[in-house]
Amino acid sequence: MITIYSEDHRLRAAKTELSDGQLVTPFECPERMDMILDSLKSRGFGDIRPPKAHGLGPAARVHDAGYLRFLETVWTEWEAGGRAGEAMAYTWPMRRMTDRPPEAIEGRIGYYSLSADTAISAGTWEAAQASADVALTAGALVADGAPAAFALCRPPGHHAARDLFGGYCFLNNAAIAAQAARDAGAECVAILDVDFHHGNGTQDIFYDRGDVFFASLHGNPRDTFPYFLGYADETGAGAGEGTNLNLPMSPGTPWVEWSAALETALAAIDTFGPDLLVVSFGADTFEDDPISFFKLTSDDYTRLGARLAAARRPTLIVMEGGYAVGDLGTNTVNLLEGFDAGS
Ligand code: SP5
Ligand code: ZN
Repeated sequence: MITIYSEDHRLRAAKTELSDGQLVTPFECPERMDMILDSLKSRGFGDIRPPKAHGLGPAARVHDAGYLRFLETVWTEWEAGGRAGEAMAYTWPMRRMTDRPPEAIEGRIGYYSLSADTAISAGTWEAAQASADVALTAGALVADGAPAAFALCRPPGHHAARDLFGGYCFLNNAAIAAQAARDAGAECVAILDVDFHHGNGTQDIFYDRGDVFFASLHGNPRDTFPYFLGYADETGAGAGEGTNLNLPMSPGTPWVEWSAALETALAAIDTFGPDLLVVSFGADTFEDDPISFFKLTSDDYTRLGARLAAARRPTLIVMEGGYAVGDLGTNTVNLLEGFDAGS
């Protein structure tokens, strides 16, 4: 399997994350990629290529224009105000308030965000664009006939909605690649999100569309981030009614239960019959992940990879989360190895 990867992810180097009431070093850190690269190279997945630049056109197909302008300028505006720390939101348009984007950056950053875990600093926007290019370039390989490709994206994307950043995400790489595939002629696309967290951004982007199926296996939002989306009764709207499938699960969920939900999702995807399967892959379902509560083991990722290959669809694997950094390379390459072995 070919991996697409950009060194520009290193430009995403925030120093702070609000966690447990403190500013800590972000869980979503550049070292994550180093661990994955080491494992790729040492285990025979050394065909690693840089992305092609696609510009902002493909991102603008799924994101709001005002939101993209905000991402482009937020750091400059924040810094120009002489602020000592990184750009972070502290106030949001809540129930019974107005939906107007404010002029002042301190308010606008809340307007365009869904959580306070994600600080913005110099280089974040450039890294986010490179990450989308990684997904688009890997998607093009699959469109050109490769059975599968791995988009080693960082920063991740699945929490980013049409006009919201957060959950360590800015541009929704999987959604951008799925839309690009549609625009290049794929009739319908399925996105299977197996990151520990619900892919609220991807769901938001495709919720009322019948041409993109979204299925997500995740920690129940009553118990974990993103808290405000991801329940089983969210099934799609309008033309998209029936094309959104949420499979929330409880703390302590092991492979035996998790893989049963995977079968449910894959059966629904098979019925849908997509030309392309996009897998939003997070290794934060791992038993030792520091911010999550499922109990998958390293061997389970090999099983997952083999099961995805058995779906027999052109497959684009897009990297999302995974914060047990010491095990991240092993778990990610186990998935790819399982996929290739099952192909
Ligand atoms: C892409 C992705 O996986 N994003 C996840 C974003 C989750 N952010 C909230 C994390 C909250 C961590 N709080 C628990 C700290 C453990 N002491
Ligand atoms: Zn996650």
